[in-house]
Amino acid sequence: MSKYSLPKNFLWGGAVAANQLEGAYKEENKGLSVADIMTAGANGKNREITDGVVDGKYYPSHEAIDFYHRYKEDIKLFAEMGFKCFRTSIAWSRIFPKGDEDQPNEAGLKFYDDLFDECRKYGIEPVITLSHFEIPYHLITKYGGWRNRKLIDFFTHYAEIVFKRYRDKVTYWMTFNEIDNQTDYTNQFLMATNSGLILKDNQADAEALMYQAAHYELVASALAVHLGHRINPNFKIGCMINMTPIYPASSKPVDIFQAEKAMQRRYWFADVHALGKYPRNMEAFFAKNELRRDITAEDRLILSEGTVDYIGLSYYNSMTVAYKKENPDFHFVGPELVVDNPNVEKSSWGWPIDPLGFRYSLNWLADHYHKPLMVVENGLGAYDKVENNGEIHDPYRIDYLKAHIRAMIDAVEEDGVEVLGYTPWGCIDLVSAGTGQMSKRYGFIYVDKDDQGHGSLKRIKKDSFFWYQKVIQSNGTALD
Ligand code: P53
Repeated sequence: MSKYSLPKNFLWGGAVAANQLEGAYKEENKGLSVADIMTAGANGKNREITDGVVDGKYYPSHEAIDFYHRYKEDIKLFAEMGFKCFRTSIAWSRIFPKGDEDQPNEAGLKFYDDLFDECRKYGIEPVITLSHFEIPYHLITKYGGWRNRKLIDFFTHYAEIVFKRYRDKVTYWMTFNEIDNQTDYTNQFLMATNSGLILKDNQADAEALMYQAAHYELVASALAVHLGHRINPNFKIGCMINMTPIYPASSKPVDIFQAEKAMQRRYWFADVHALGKYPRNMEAFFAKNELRRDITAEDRLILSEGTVDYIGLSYYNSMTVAYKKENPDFHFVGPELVVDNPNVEKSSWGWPIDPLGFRYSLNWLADHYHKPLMVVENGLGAYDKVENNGEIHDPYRIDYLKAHIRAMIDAVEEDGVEVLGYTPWGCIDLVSAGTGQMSKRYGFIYVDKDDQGHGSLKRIKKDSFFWYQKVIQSNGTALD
């Protein structure tokens, strides 16, 4: 077999996150996490972040799809599809209910022991994120979330406990899910999920808070990488970047340069994780604008010594930006510069569908960082319909995944990119992070539950279940 083809042990699987599927939000001493105070929104309607849990409001994470009690049944279905790996996250607040304790919660640790054993029973490799849009709520109310340097100690203590406990059960780890999402610091949801920053109406200092919080997270991540390698030298510890390549709206030089600045403003997170230092463009930006106020010489040393083993990425879509004359210094935050790209189709939620953008992304990351990549999220959120006979026909999902897998294989075979695995998002229907809906479905397995929280929670295999089973069986050669 050529070096430039998918290896035999390629990690095909699926991905989920604790707060979007486990439910059991208070069980066995679990503390509240930031996800537990977010209500359900809808397409175009933001989720509300409440002051603690408010009576009478609906919080989709509280029960989610009840994976906490049904994981055996669900993992059996993953095994039936032929999964080689399963990406999930540990709910930090199951291990440390408040986040600042010395001693972990044994019942929480035990749950993940059982879960990882159940995966291993079928030869499924767990791929584990330490913080997937997850922080104990107490760390927000008492310390202000990641704006506080103390969080570095709480996080590394948590990392040490789980690294030691699962030393022989887990090899693949990631630190912070989609750490670069907070680039758009005007989006309260992204600030809260990434960094536990809840700003109320006071957005004035949001940009500086975001850069400071992100810096502490990056230091904590580097410390965790360093620590993990000492606990088990075989650990593979990655970062997790939401890769949304940013295209220029036209061939006008101002549009091209605006897209370049937008890429810099988003992907410096990957530079720090993979190269161990801030890129010069960000150092210049910070020197000019007082935005990252606290960085020590020791921090810089830690960053340089804790570079990741691989780059985990999610890819859903590309984004297109245009220069605006009101923004002559090419500053980039997010939506204010985004324009419609007439050359790509859109999902029902308005997300562009761009498989070649995926191949472009894999090339871009490989060229910049020279590290192996792992695709830990990709997929299409869509409405599904259960037919009268109980079947679910989802050719749109198959089409999306087929085109993206083909693009990934092209990147490997034609462009020489090294990819370790592919875990499509939401391999079983779960709560949408962005909207809190159940009806935005990604799964190969349908879960009977609606946006108001009603349903039997019954699992049903969709057509895509049988399609993906064949994809895995053929190691990506039987896509049609
Ligand atoms: P949902 C924003 C932009 C790109 C990816 O997203 C994002 C988000 C947050 O909504 O999240 C990732 O559920 C994330 C998952 C999430 C998935 O993409 O909004 O890592 O937790 O569910 C899909 O459709």
